[in-house]
Amino acid sequence: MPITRGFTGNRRRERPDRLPPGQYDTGSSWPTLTAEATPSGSLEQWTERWRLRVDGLVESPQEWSWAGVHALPRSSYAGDIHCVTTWSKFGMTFTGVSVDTLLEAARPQPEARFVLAHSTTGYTTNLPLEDVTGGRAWVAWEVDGEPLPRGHGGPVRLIVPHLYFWKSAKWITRLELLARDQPGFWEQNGYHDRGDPWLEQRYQGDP
Ligand SMILES: Nc1nc2c(c(=O)[nH]1)N[C@H]1C(S)=C(S)[C@@H](COP(=O)(O)O)O[C@H]1N2
Ligand SMILES: [Mo]
Repeated sequence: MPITRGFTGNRRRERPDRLPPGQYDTGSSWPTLTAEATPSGSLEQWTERWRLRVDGLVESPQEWSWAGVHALPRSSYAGDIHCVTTWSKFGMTFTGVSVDTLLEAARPQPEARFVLAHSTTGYTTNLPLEDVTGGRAWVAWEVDGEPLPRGHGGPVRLIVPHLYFWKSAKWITRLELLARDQPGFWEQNGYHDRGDPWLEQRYQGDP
């Protein structure tokens, strides 16, 4: 029996392995989600003042300037992102530095098990240390080969793409290593402490 061609399944059917449960493909659009006021100031002013610190339970606290992070080995993520508000965006490329590189310099103490990411705005989000190591997290300043736009966290943001995107703090300035998990902004407001989209860990109390 001949197979009838011309039937076009939807993307979810074509790529059942790509979209986490309860998510839809946002296509070419990239929504902006910001709880606080977007930081102002020219790129020049911003990057002159900006520092990236890695401190807390580390052997050697670190601080990099804008030029300093750019002197570190570059690393990219190419893949998908997933927001808890149910959009996923496929095939993005973010470039910056791997969090592994930052932690190699700072050397976490044995008691360090969690990270609290801080933004210049006061936004925070908490992550288990193992979710920002092993090539799974970046401090990024480029998206698809262009400077990261201010609304999307530019000049520089955290990218932790295997977790819901609220973990990817925009305008990152500090990674604080902690012995105990300390809920960040959305986590204090009912969102999950880990936020794995494949396990649908949206809210506190989800598995
Ligand atoms: N500083 C800061 N970072 C943030 C947020 C925020 O409100 N402030 N929102 C988070 C949420 S909920 C999402 S989905 C993504 C949105 O990033 P985008 O606006 O670039 O899509 O940033 C995350 N990082
Ligand atoms: Mo989000």
